[in-house]
Amino acid sequence: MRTEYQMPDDFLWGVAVAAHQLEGAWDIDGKGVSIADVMLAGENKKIQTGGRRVVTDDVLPNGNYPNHRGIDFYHTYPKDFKLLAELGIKAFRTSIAWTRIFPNGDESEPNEAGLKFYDDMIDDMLRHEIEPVLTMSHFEMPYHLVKTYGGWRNRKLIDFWLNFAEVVLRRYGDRVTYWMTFNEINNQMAWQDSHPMLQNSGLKDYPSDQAERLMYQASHYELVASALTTKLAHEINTELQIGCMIAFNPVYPATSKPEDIMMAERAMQNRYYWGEVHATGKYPNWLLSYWQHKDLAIDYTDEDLTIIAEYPVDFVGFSYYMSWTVTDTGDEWLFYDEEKNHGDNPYLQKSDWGWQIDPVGVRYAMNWMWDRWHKPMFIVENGFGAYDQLQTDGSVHDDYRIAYFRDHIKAMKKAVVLDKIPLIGYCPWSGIDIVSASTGEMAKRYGFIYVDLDDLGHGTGMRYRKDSFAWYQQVIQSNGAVL
Ligand code: BGP
Repeated sequence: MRTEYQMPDDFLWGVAVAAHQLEGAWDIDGKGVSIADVMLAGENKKIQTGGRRVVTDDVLPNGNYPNHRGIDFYHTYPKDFKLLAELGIKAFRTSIAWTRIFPNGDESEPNEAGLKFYDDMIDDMLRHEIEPVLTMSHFEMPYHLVKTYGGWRNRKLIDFWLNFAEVVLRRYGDRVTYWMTFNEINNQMAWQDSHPMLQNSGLKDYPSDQAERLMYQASHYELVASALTTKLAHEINTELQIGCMIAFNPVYPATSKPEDIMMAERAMQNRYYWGEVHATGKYPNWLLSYWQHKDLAIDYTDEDLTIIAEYPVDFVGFSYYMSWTVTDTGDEWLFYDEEKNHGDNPYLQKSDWGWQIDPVGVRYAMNWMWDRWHKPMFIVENGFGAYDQLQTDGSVHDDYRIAYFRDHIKAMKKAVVLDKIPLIGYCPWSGIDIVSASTGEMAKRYGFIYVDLDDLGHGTGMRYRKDSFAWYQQVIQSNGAVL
């Protein structure tokens, strides 16, 4: 008989990472330059509440550390998978670097060396009985597509994307069931012109009053590309499960004032419409009305809307790190503006980077999405960035990380066991220390495994088990019963 809080037997306990944050080998075996390779690192250290990194005009002359090296996973993955197998993970979420497969993005033939790399990596995971979970684009794309076509502001990108999607789905679809199209597709809203996907859209070449239009335009083409990917995947193999990936930070009203509550609700609708479109196949009425009201002249055709309606995702993948709090701005459209409306929540503590720690929010998030979208969910990121200290005996005492995960897993279990929300798995970010996406540092660490490298890529690169390693190991072994 099941005890009250027991998780399903086939639940995928895992970890999650992204290619450009750990592989390194940025110019090896025919790989092209990606948008992530030209982002400045280290200039904006200790950034609070989200990231503000800058895209340079070209590859940095002296190497971009530690991004260009990551943790050298390109060469170390067999050893790392041994350690991760010891941790006991059942799933490993990573991404495919588009530029390993199509270095420029507009070629007709893929790069075999890049394809082979992921073949070998996937086979190695399977040898350890680890289920691969793949994101097709995690904050990166060929830089050539940005320079030559203007990135996702150009409809042509849909075709380039589909060439890439078809190649990888055909190549790996026999071994990989779970796929996601664009990582945190909705973060374009929060980060505005500093978000990689928007810079992918060539946004920085535009006056700021065009920023909003281009953000919605680029997003629309990505949503069409995503729906066509689901169509294609199911034609290739009906078993394949295609998901979207949404960054989900619940937005709470600062008070019980009705205007604050409306503001919080609209902020949620606004930030998560990408999930709505992916899951229900429809744009919300308020958004179409907003485009009209603002005269945004978004290019969308009836055919686009039919595609979106016919091919919704199979599941909703999401990342969960924190919640936000808002107060009314008096704006009729109640649009969420991170700078203007962001308030501290007096009931919550923060990480060293100002991210509010809110375990209850994960249960709230799951209920909010399930009641609207009715799709199985997959928590594909959740974690605590911290300055860890490696002791001389090789230990790392990260009790703060254990506390974070314990509380979040408890809340997740309530959503699954009590609220009966179907959840495929849970992949904490990042299992092993990797380069931070927002700051480009190594110092903001998330792993259960410590990697001895600093922000300049200096260090032995050796791996050490943190205290959280043994803790997560017993969580997995007990299927979440022992926390
Ligand atoms: C998410 C990204 C990840 C990851 C994580 C932690 O937004 O999908 O790539 O990096 O956040 O963020 P950071 O590395 O900036 O601390």
